[in-house]
Amino acid sequence: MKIGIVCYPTYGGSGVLATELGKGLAKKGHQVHFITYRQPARLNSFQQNVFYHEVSNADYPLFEYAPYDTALASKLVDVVKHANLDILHVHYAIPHAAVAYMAKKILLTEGRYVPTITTLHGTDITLVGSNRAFAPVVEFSINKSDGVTAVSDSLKHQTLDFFKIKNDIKVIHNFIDFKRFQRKNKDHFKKAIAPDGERILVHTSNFRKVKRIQDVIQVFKQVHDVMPSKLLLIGDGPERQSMEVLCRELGLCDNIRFLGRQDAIEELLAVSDLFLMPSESESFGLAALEAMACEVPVVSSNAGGIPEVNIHGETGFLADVGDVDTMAKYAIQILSDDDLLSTFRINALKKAKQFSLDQILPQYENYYQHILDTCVYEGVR
Ligand code: GMT
Repeated sequence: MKIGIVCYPTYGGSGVLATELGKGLAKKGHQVHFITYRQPARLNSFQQNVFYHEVSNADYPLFEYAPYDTALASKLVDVVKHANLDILHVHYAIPHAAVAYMAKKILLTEGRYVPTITTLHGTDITLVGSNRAFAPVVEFSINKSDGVTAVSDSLKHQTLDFFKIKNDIKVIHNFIDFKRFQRKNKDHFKKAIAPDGERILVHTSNFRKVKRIQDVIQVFKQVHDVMPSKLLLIGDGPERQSMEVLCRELGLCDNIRFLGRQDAIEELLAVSDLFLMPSESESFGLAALEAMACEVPVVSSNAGGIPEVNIHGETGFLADVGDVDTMAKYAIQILSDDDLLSTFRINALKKAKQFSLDQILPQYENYYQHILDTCVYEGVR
């Protein structure tokens, strides 16, 4: 198949997942065309069957906001025609689903029909999409997609609750590539981070409010009060500065390291004992899955789709959003009991295997084929 993938090229979960999906499809012999405004973060080396088309936005003094949607739609029309794409798969509804619909309508005027699939990732529904400023377009463009997928059962149900959706939503969970994410021996890192054998807690995210990083720090404080420990904070974003201030106020600067964006996250996960994810809202929790693949148990909130990944009492523990005392209690329970920690490590890996690339990728391939076989639009196939 010739597949167009539209995504955000940043470090956000939707862009990471879209890029890994495209690379996986290309390895299986599909021709994959990424269409976005910057080289996706994880598309950092040459790969057979992978193409990248950059959308350049017109800069004109009249525009206070450059019209990216228009530039993207024009690029989609161009790439569909000239690369002869079979299908367009857009990740994150805003604005991609609406733009794909516009490109589809333009192509129809030339008698060319390209089916579009929209994958809902989370905040495109739960935070941004449900905002009145976007909701009518989000609802309309989901209904105009030929196929719709969501990354968890929870997100599917939230979408059906928020919007009047006429088409089926197929749940295809996030996935993990075990060739990359596995616990390798990185003892030299461990010694550098925790020279006296301290427990290592870790959190990775894009440091947005929804991640509740203040809870990560408050949980860590309670852990640190009772056992020698270190916290690694990986990623960057709007909350970073205020979180650095919080660390100073709590007198924890020597034990919390802000590592910024890291490409080889798996190497840091490989030396970690516990992953913290106290998110306010989380459609799936790809970062938690990455940790579990590296045999790191998770203490998390029970928001959204997290309970589909982190199983309470097996792979870690869940608590209500904002309940840092309970999260800290669970973290201490795991970290102070070697046997429990090693059982949870084994369980985390076992659960993560349910979401391996090998299991999930064929679900996307089958879904593409199903849409190609069944969609008919205004009499044009
Ligand atoms: O907020 C993020 O973490 C980024 C966001 C995105 O859309 O880029 O991630 C969402 O998509 C991921 C991949 O499907 C999911 O694993 C995350 O749970 C989801 N984030 C939220 O729902 C907050």
